[in-house]
Amino acid sequence: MKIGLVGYKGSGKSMLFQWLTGQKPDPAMAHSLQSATVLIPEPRFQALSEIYKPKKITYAGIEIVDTPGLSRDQNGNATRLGQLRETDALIWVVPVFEGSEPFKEIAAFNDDVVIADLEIVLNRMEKVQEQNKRPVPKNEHERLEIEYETLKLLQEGLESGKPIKDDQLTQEQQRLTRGFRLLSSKPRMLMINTADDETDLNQYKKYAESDVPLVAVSVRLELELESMSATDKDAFLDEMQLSATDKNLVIKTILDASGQMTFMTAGEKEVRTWLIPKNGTALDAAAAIHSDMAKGFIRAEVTKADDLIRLGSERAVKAENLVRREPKDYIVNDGDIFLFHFS
Ligand SMILES: Nc1nc2c(ncn2[C@@H]2O[C@H](COP(=O)(O)OP(=O)(O)O)[C@@H](O)[C@H]2O)c(=O)[nH]1
Ligand SMILES: [Mg+2]
Repeated sequence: MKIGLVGYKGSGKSMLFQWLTGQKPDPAMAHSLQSATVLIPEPRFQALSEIYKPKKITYAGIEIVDTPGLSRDQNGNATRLGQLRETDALIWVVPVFEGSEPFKEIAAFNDDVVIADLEIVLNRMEKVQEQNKRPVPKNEHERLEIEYETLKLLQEGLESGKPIKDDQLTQEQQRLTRGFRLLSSKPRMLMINTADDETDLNQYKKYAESDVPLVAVSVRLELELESMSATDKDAFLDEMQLSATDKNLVIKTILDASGQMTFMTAGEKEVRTWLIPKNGTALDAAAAIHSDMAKGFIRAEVTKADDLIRLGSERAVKAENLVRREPKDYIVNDGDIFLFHFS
């Protein structure tokens, strides 16, 4: 799971990368992509560790990718954005401090994304048309027609400023579009990078676009706070009448915005979280661990972590009939602990 930080130069991407991952990006590599992993916090692991005393605790992680800043004159941005095609979701960093022009920047970014995506779509349309002129088998001809129609839909969506979403497409069209890896169809989150002395984080809601989750953080302040001792930090926050941001909550929001969630497995060997797409099934969960588990899936045994923690042992949970047997199509819930039976 790769999540790209994207925005104009100086918007705070590299600082955000450092705050999230604990690693400082190398300024000498600022023209290319740099990535590091962020572990997804799981507060229930503390209690689960007391129950299982596992040899190992493993957290699922997401890869955060710092990217070269876009240019405000828009030159070369399509190429820079092209580097983000391989990511699964975007965190779009918008600065709101003195001297910044957030509304202008938000409009410019949307334009840049449309230009970058149109380039892909129009190129592909040209190729498809060329191929279709050649003598090709009938079913190939039909496939090219479908692709062309899909591309035309995407083009119209981009040009009207309303990029086509998956739910407006048939399954086959969705499969085709995924192959184009358009930036406008990736899950997106807005990260407002506020001034250090900002106290009213609610005012930033006005920058939100529909369906795009928004988080406001003073990234520079958070980095500064991390370099202080606990007592200095408390005194500083008190004096400035500020409060620190809950980084774990921000990471959870990022995970959620990227369309992913975690589930757990637990035993004496290992207590562990795994990633699956939100609303994934028991079969998806099995596949996340090993393809053999999905292939030979018989059933899943599901325990709610909260039940296990409350009752203190697997035996007690079983005695209360709280271990459920679930089929392939069971939809995974937050806090589910899975045990798979497979052949
Ligand atoms: N004026 C001002 N500058 C800030 C504030 N917060 C961050 N910055 C600056 O914004 C820049 C962000 O840098 P960086 O993370 O490298 O941005 P990137 O180009 O997106 O990677 C740094 O120069 C910070 O000092 C603020 O509240 N006010
Ligand atoms: Mg940078």
